Amino acid sequence: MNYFKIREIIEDYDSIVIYRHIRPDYDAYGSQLGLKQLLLDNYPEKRVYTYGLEKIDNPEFLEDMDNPSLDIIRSSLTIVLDTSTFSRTDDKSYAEGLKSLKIDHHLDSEECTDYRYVVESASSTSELIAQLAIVNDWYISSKSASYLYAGMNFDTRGFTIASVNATTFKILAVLVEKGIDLVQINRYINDLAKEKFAIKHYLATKAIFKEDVGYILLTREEKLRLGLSTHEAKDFVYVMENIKGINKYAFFSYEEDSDSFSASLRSHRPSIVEIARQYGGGGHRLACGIPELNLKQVEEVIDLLVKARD
Ligand SMILES: [Mn+2]
Repeated sequence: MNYFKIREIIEDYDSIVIYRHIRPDYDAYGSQLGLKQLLLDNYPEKRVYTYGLEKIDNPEFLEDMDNPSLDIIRSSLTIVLDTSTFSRTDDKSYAEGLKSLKIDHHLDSEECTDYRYVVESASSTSELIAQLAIVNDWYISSKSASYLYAGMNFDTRGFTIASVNATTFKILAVLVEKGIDLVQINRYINDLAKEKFAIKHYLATKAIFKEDVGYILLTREEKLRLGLSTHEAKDFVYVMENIKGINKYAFFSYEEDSDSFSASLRSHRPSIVEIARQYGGGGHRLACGIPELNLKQVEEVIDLLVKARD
């Protein structure tokens, strides 16, 4: 599979429905809305829809999903973006399409579509979509460039993580030339509501440090008191992002549904995804998660993080 082959597949269908993952972030939305706009601009005769039932925080920058009917899905090519597994697709109706195509950058991305293009080393799916447009010489409007930039920026923590490389910046140069408003988009991505700003600073006071590991454990009572959903709570893992001497960090959040803790794990250097996999989780080498842990397992994960070395 390559970018020319992806274009050929897309050109074979008059109707296309684009999906992404549950608990969507800006890479999921950015790649999805960016690809939709690219296809509308370059193939005006095609019908292009977005699908997804779950929502994102501060969506004012983003468009609502089209969520077409099952009849339309069944007569379309479906494209699933930024989604590692079948169970994480929002939603599974993509499998009803005439054919399905996945474009993704997660490790061990499942073979759950007819066609797949997975680049594990890519820093975001939005980067892959931008490259698809550049390689095929598609017209890139400032609207599609804005969505793709948002996705690239978000997944790379503002272009600061290890998977960012020269290609990322070459693509970025192309997008910036389209006249996107970097300052405004950065603010959409990063600005916190005032209530969340206060929560962020409260959580920072709860961080516990063990050698070069930092972690926060959000109990059932605190989560209720702070009025946080699991999705919102997990974003606060980044409270510990910039602490001298802290190389790995984790956020454990109580889950009502399973009466257990979910974990978000991050690392600046050594790979930690093996730890996540050991407990039924996964993701990227340096950013991964585990859905369900009991308290004893939480302690084990912390110990494994402490032991993780290059
Ligand atoms: Mn992504």
